[in-house]
Amino acid sequence: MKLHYHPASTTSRIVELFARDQGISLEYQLVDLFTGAHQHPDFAKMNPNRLVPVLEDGDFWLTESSAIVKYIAEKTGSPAYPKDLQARARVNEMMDWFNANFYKDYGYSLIYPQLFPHHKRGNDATQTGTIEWGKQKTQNWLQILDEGLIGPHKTYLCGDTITLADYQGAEILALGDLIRCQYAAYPNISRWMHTMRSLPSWGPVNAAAEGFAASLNEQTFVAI
Ligand SMILES: N[C@@H](CCC(=O)N[C@@H](CS)C(=O)NCC(=O)O)C(=O)O
Repeated sequence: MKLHYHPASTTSRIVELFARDQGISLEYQLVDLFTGAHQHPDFAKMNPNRLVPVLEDGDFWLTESSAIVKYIAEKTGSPAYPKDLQARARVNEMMDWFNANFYKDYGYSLIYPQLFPHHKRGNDATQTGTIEWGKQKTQNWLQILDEGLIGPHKTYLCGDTITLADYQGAEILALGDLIRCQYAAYPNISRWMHTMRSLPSWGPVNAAAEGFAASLNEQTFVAI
């Protein structure tokens, strides 16, 4: 299986962190977002959205990081995607929560409009309002994640063992490193993120993103 990816892409790193941590071998094909390789018509044939990641498995192509990790996990029999119906439903529930609730406000309202020109809103009032909305909604989601979804006893999001939801959720949360978000007010999130950042694969998978964060050190952001 070949992963078309970029190391600075959050959604690519979800797949890479899962694969490397679970010892699943993938071929990695760089799509250089910074030179616009994803805008090339050949890439659009694989993914009309012109986004990474894309998984290639023979003549089968798959987009959407959440679907990709589930496909790889199923194909390789990874314990990170439990076979038990209800245990698997909990993993799906948590992954949908991150994508549909948290990432929408945290990534697309708070963080991306401050970082990328093509996410910036058309005028100052809309830009400021979007970021403020994203910050308020994110704080609400973080409190729910901290107290309601993780709580004081769980090592991982769905219990005592690591699942696909942890790889996805931790990489999405780490996106906040770019604008220097702090999670000290959320002790259970801090504990879980410390566990995730301690995975042997975390450093190599996140090195490019850490370099990107360092390059933004001089800029001022609205953050958590
Ligand atoms: N929902 C998609 C989102 C994919 C996505 O937004 N990829 C970003 C990188 S994290 C991208 O390719 N951005 C290029 C662009 O915006 O031009 C997934 O989970 O795979």
